[in-house]
Amino acid sequence: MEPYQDFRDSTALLSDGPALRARLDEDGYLFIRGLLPPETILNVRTRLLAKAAAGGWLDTASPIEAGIANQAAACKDPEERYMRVFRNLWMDEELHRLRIHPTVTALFGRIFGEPALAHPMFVQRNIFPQSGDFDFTTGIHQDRVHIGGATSYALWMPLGDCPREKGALAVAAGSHTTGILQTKVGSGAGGMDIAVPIPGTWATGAFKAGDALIFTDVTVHKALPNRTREIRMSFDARFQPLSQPVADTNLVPYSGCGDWDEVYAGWERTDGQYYWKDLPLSPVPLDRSHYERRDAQAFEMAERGERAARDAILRIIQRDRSEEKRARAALLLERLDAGD
Ligand SMILES: O=C(O)CCC(=O)C(=O)O
Repeated sequence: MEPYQDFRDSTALLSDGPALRARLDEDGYLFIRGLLPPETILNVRTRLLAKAAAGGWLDTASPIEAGIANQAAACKDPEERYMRVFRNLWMDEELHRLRIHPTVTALFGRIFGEPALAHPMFVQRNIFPQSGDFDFTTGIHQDRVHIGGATSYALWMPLGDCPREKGALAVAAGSHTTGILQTKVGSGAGGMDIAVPIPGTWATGAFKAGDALIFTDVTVHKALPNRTREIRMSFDARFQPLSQPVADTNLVPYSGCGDWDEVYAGWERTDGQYYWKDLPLSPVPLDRSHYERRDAQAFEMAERGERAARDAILRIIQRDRSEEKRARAALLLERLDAGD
């Protein structure tokens, strides 16, 4: 196994903006214990587990709160059978309220030295246990190519306790000083992996409900494999100084989850809805050049029958704006799957 250092614990710096900033500049990440009350996190976990159970993701022989996966239903984003269940989880109103919890926005305000924008778009992840023939683990990547805009910072929190073996996140400490690294098609976020030796030193740790990991958009990171029987649930949200440009893709709901009116339709309360609409934002288009390079490479690989291109091909089918590209990708997916 690769050697992992324990995270450096920055909890003691929590109220000191300049010290948090200095630690982020040095390590590229902050690990903070007990940022949110465990009961707030566990309440969201309970809500999402009920929805996961209704969608058939959980083992019916175990109590729902144990979160044991029904391995026969194992799937991952952006497959349609994943999205069918996931939409209901992502739209959950208490989940949405976590990233705009006053403790969280105040923390980022202290780090930035100015008001923070919590991106309306965020990710909620459900990682099924690793199985013999399929790996659900998030590969090594940086976020900048996906998030765009000016510099942003991620907040990663598991929805419940997350020991290392349940697929905790790991960061390459110090990897944020070398800019955007070259990528290749793979199974990492957005169907891309880093193609060069990883700078820095890997660090990880065991999370308790309420613990938080914060990292910059060029800090290299990955998940550890989920070797338990449970689905690993987490969310990751992005924050930036309010005065800086934000890519327009961060202002829309998660792909495949409808528009904001649809997201909010089932909510019981209106607080937390459209909170960014009255803010003085400077939206800019996402720099798509990284995706265009990925897609050209994925098409070439898929033409050669290389299954490593499958994740990127799926993303083109689900998310590309060009009908021509989507049609070409759909054809290649059929051929890839026929070769199974
Ligand atoms: O939760 C995971 O598996 C990956 C999270 C991640 O890559 C991120 O927060 O950017």
